[in-house]
Amino acid sequence: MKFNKICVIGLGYIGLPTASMFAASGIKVVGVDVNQEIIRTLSAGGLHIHEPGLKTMVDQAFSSGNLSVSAQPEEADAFIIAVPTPFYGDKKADMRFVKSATESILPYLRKGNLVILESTSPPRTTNKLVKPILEKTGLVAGSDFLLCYSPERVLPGQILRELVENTRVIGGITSQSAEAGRDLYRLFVKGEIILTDTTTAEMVKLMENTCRDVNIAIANEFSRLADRFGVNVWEAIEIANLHPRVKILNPGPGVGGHCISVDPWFFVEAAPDLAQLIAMARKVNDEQPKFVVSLVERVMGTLSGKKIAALGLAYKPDVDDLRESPAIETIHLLEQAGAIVEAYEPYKPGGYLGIKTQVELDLLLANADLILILVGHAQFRELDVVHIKSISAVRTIVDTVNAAKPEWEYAGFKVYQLGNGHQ
Ligand code: SAJ
Repeated sequence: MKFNKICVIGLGYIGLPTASMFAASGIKVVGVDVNQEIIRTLSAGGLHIHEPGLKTMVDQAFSSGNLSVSAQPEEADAFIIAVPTPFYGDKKADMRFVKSATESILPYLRKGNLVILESTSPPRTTNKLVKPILEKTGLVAGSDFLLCYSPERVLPGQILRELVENTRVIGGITSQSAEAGRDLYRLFVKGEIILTDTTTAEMVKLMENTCRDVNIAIANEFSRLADRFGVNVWEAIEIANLHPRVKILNPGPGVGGHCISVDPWFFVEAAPDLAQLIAMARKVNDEQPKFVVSLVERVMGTLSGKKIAALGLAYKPDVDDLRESPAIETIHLLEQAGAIVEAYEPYKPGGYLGIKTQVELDLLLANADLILILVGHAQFRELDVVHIKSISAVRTIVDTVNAAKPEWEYAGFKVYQLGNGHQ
């Protein structure tokens, strides 16, 4: 199938790089987003996403004349839906964005078009939700128009490289649909392209992230066991991973982001009677901040009135994304226990709603009773220990991400690590 013009609906951290990649491949791309602020920012040459290399790619896409942005779709050869799929408070999938994005295509859908859902979705979404909406046009999926599901698997911070290099799975409602999807992505994907059916592709995406969540949960549970048995979990994991077929992930303060902490719930909602281990892993990870608080309480004696300098709010190292961040949950629990917490987040100097933040790290550390490392930002791994000792009386550190280098102990600080039962 040939493509001259496509619409990419949703200009978030996946939609915008994808739209720019297609524009760079030489086809016309209309980037669509209902958020007027995003349209305004992009039209003014700005960027609402922090991703290495993206600004250059978006600027080139615009200057080539191939990329344009709009609040609504236009007639095109293909439509890609890349909108968020969060969950409600009860952990049920919130499919409103997928529904409204699919509805927005109806006036422009024509015979021979290809529609692709990229958003991470519960199993059977393409067949049971997207297909019936599109068929309200009277066109029949698989014969009048082609329909696929193709998830992204890129790692925030490495999106542009992984969009090109990663293996891509494309699930078609028919094999002809999947083949058309391959024709489209082959415009920039250099990695292998695997064809299958829609529900298998949806399941593959959920399995990838759910497997990671379960593996992080076992690492977090090991941190609790090691703490109780007087073992340093970091040393134990390092030794266990020398086994040729063992790969234990890293414990931490919990699991954040809008993927790993969200996607497993789609399985639990779709089949609660079957997804028992998956649900338990989510519970373990969601409770990890409590385990951090119990360690801080043990170290500090009482939390009431204690001044804690929290390093990091992001959901993981070296990103500016705070969604579902366990660091934020941990801080809320510490405050509920009476501690006075102030945070420093280098990737979000403006801070975060409801959390006291300090943009000057020295000021934050100067009168703290405890330094709590919650995110393994490279900047925190390289802190100038001697300088900190000179500007602050704090000498106690709780490190939840194995980020404190040995120099801290050499300089006279006492470092308490999450999951280290020796301390
Ligand atoms: N985490 C740990 N211990 C670990 C690894 C991660 O506690 O050993 C925590 C992180 O700190 C973070 C959370 O888990 O809070 C998730 O981080 P991540 O790096 O595992 O995942 P994401 O959400 O940034 O990206 C994942 C990736 N999926 C997999 O690695 C299977 C990425 O490839 C996906 O494209 C992305 O989800 C997505 O958008 O689905």
